[in-house]
Amino acid sequence: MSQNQQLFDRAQKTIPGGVNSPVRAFKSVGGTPIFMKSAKGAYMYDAEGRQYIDYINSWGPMILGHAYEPVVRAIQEKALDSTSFGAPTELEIEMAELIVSMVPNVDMVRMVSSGTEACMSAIRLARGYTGRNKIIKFEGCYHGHADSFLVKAGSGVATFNIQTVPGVPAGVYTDTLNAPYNDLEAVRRLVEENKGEIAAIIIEPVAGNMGCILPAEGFMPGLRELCNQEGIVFIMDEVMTGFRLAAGGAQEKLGVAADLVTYGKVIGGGMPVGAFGGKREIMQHIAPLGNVYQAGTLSGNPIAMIAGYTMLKTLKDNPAIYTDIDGKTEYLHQGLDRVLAKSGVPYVINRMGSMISVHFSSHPVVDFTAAAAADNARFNLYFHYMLQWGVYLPPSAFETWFISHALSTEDIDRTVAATASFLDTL
Ligand code: KE4
Repeated sequence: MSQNQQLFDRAQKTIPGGVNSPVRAFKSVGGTPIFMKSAKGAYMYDAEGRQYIDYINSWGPMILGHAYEPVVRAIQEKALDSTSFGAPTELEIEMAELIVSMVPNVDMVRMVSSGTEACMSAIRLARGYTGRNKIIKFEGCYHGHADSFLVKAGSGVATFNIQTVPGVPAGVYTDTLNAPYNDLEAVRRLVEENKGEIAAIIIEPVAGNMGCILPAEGFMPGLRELCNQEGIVFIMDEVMTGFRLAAGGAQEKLGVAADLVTYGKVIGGGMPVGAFGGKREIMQHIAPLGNVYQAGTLSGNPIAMIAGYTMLKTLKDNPAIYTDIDGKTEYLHQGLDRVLAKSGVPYVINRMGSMISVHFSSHPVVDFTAAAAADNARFNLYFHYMLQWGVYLPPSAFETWFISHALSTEDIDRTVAATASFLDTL
């Protein structure tokens, strides 16, 4: 029995499903999850010492590659002065000032410890600020596992096709409305049917939890306009896109302003960090300034802050990193396009910046319905074939791939060659 199988069998005795987050379980692609032991740069190494080219990058955080020296050193040094004070520190001010200096439309920011917390807090703030209860989200978008979001959500909820999540009260469902991604008319209808009751529209400005799906021309500006007209808080969930699509995230890349933005992943450099921020007029309602209560024992803890600060400062001071990761993603796109087109297999590749996904679909993949209608059984075969070649893709067709700065041209060429080899088996 393989070491991975032994570890998985052992893990399942004391951890539900043997994993601490469902998407890691390989449940939709089948097979035994790979237990990783170390990682460096573009590569991860499993319990059996096998090397993998990593296209998950911890689901986004490792934009500079694993074990990025300056981040590792900063954590090691900071840990010597205690890992948490539960009191304010200058470092938190420096982190907030750095974020405000990098992204548009954010006057104030509150640190939390996960993307879920960031999105959950932003929704509560929008409800407290507007006095309204309902929210509009989009089918296939994932904003973490807070009750309000587990209605037609993406990522693991879509991967496991969980239609209604037990434990989420009906009252929550009725306040969470869903529209298809890229369907502005459907949003307009929901707003009309719930006139004056919508606190917020929350969206992944480039969706990454049903594969990578791009906003259609005019979609994001249309939502912005609708929110202006109706006094709805426009929340961009930039947990994936923030500091990845550009230093200023999707707001900068797409040129559309949010009222509130949520962050995670990259801003922690691999440590548990999330944040939400926006206009002072709204953020000032957050306790202790206002009465919208939100708190966290480890929010802004020094280890997470120094990891995130080092990561963001590196990105701010080296804009060429964005040119590099975007260029590598385009190179990968061209290579995959070449071999897939030659094979005659129906496919769609969606890409923006350093987010990309391959769908075995004969139709454009513009929303969750289209992503779900793709030949995802073929994706599962592709996933395992690539794993044999030492290429570690996200274990679900409902996830985006993330490109890191550490990836080399040779790594990308190997990925394309493995894809060509897979296509030869069909
Ligand atoms: P976390 O609570 O997992 O830090 O962030 C939730 C979240 C919020 N918003 C977006 C756009 C996200 O993508 C996420 C988390 N993404 C998943 C990957 N699809 C995290 C991986 C996992 O669940 O283990």
